[in-house]
Amino acid sequence: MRRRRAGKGQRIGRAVPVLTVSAALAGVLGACGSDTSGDSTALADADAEVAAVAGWTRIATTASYIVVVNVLPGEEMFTAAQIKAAHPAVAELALHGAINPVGVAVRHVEAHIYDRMTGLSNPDLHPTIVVVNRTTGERVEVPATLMQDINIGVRDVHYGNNVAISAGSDLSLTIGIGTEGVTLDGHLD
Ligand SMILES: [Cu+2]
Repeated sequence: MRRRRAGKGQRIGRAVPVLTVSAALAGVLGACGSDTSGDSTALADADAEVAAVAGWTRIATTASYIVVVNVLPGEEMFTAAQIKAAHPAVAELALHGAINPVGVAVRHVEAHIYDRMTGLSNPDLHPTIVVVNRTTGERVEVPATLMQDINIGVRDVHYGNNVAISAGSDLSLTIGIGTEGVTLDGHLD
């Protein structure tokens, strides 16, 4: 997750009251709070424009976890070796799992998962992430690659990947963690 964050349409999810979210998340949420997107005019290259600005965040809890889900513009993901060779200024370090490329209409779907008792993230959860596009009927399994922002480091460790999601879609994201899971809804402009 980047610190520079497009927040159009961003709001806290309705799945849980905000007050139940641990104060430990304040830093995470603060990183997502800036909204610089403004009102986009309808441009011919609207798809690229939308992919650059649209995104949202939802929060939910399961019995054992606090789950913060972000749908963001596509983000470059690299292996440690690639980062060492190319020194990108902004990127996500893929720690374990597949790397999908960025591209037209590609979004970065990611889930930060925190233990409800400790507030800590866990790199060994192997969650499942599924996006159902309720507008098109498409179902996309998102490879839950373990990654972290190269600038934030291990505090940002989370799961997800780049996947194509067309603009103007109503989405349902389901995060499965062992026997637990949660589904979060949102609209992508
Ligand atoms: Cu990510």
